[in-house]
Amino acid sequence: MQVIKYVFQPHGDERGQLVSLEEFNDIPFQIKRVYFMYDTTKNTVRGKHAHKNLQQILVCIHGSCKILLDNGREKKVVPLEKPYEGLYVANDMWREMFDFSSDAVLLVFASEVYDESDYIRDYDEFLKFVGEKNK
Ligand code: T46
Repeated sequence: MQVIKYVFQPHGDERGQLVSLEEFNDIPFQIKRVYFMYDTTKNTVRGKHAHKNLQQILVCIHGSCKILLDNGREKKVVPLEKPYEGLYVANDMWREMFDFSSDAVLLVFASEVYDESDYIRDYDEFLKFVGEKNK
């Protein structure tokens, strides 16, 4: 499984750091939505789904967390602990977010607006989805 992690360019000077992200430039798609999660409770596992048609970039801009990526054949755990690192998550990747530090803020850039019908929340349905796609 290929894990695509972007390392963004921080513009640092004696005042601190600034990271700027532009669609099609730093983010490889048009950004139609941005959301973030924080105050995640201890031992929480979020996600547990895939998407039919949504690309995302996940950036843990404060604290740390881990992302499990599962393409139906292989699983990988990717730590996110730097505010200048972005993890690309394709639609057809089952994802789980866990091991959040108490101060974690996970920011997400999404290629589509929110659409509940785009979610695949059943793991067997996901396996069918990727199996059919890979035929
Ligand atoms: C994903 C991972 C990385 C909205 O109303 N609008 C939104 O844009 C989103 C993302 C969520 N919601 C509502 C739907 C639920 O009532 O917020 C609540 C929590 O959403 P959810 O349980 O889907 O959150 P996560 O953390 O499990 O998953 C989210 C995204 O939904 C998902 O697309 O890939 O983060």
